[in-house]
Amino acid sequence: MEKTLIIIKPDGVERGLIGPIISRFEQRGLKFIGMKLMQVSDELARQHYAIHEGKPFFEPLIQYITSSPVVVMALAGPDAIKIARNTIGATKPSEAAPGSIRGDFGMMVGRNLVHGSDSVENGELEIGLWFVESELTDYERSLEEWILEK
Ligand code: IDP
Ligand code: MG
Repeated sequence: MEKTLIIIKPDGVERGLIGPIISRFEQRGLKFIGMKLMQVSDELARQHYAIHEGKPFFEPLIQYITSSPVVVMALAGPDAIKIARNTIGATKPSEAAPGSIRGDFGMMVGRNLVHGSDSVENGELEIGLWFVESELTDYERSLEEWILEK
């Protein structure tokens, strides 16, 4: 089972889109193994986006992600990384397909609503960065066989 870290960024929370955004992942069939609302510290923001340090959009990105609370989710499933990234849409909302979250709700790359891990390795690392073990659950969904073929 792959795992991915999803963040509803401050614009998603402020615009009242928590429910609609969560629904996209829930309807897709991804299993929720962790979820919380939190204010992101400057330190956590810089750790999470360390790969982008030095790029022109880095400081505005840190400002954006720490500007209001976010909703963080750990989701699991086969191909969870690719499925979540497709559900989110391209980084630039202007290039995101209609039907994707960014393609339906976004206008600009600096207000693109959602984060999703980009690799299996980063999914594991990011979940470890944003959640402590006791915040994560494991359970068998009773409808599982109607979502995932055995
Ligand atoms: P991703 O979120 O689709 O994985 P990344 O390239 O990893 O995209 O960039 C991380 C985040 O940094 C983006 O989601 C977006 O919020 C922001 N970002 C990326 N490129 C730009 C840019 O050119 N201008 C402003 N913000 C950007
Ligand atoms: Mg990325």
